[in-house]
Amino acid sequence: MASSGPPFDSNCMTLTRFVLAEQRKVPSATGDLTQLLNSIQTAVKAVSSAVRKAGIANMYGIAGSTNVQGEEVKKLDVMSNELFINMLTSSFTTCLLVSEENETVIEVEIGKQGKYIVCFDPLDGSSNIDCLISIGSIFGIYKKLEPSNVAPTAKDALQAGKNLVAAGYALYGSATMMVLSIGHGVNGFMYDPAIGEFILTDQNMRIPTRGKIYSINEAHEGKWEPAIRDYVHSKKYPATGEPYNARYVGSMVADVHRTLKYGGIFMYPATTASPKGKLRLLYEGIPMAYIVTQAGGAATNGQIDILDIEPSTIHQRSPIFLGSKDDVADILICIRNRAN
Ligand code: P6P
Repeated sequence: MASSGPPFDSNCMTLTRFVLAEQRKVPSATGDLTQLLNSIQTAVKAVSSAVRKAGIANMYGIAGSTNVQGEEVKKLDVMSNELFINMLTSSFTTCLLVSEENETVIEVEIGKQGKYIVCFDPLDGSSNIDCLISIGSIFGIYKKLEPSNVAPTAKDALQAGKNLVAAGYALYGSATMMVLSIGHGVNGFMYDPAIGEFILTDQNMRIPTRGKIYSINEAHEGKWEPAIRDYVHSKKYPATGEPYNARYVGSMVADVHRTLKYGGIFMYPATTASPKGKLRLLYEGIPMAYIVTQAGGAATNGQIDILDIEPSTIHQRSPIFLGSKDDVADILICIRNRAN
């Protein structure tokens, strides 16, 4: 009797299984990171569900307030932020949280504290929500600098990306996908709503050494420094070979995920309007730089690696150039040529 319906893998590698197997490889592991990642997974599942029914549930539209960035806060932003905060604080594994939506660091109540700090953007690209363009969640996980019996301080929330324990993002696109690194490469997990699990579909993701796509908001060209204009021009009018393609969604998670999959470069440079660039270091630039670097790519602010920057404030911005190693090297040449 032929079986009906799509084949089902009775031994599929779920994100939960994957994280547990990774934990077993570390003799000193306590299981806290596993618990933390599972709480993030739950938040992402709930955000995914909310994003997909927002239109029906009348959750589009402005929540009537503005966030620390002075941007209109949409109902989904509010709900996503609450979901992440509640899932993280109830995991008993975190002591400090930094959210794009909260002006100050969130201190977890003493009785629920653990050793991890999580910096996150609960719903990045929210200006694209109402027109159904892909949006995402981004997170980076650090361990507290001092031993467990010492109260966390602001320094714990301002660590360089090279200290990251793990980082990842969720992309709410044509499907919902989580891309995660816990320090040994990058793996992608597609959400299967039929069983409510993330399934390993992209094992050991590697970014091509060079791509054929550049991604930048060209409407800002008049505000770029000359080196950026030199670089983009060189991609449109190459001395040899074919021009690159231009792709820009305007939603960081979508642009970075495409760059990770296909190669090329994603750029958000400083402009005369935003001298430090627009993207935030702690919960956008650093986690994405970690993922891309773990996949064999590169990420710079134009001077130094993003992962080497010592943050000074939790919402600080930074210029960001990330993607294929050779493409990032090319723009650094343009920047250095103009500096000399
Ligand atoms: P611009 C979305 O608002 C966001 O924060 C990122 O997701 C995205 O990469 C960037 O801003 C787009 O900014 O100035 O090109 O609209």
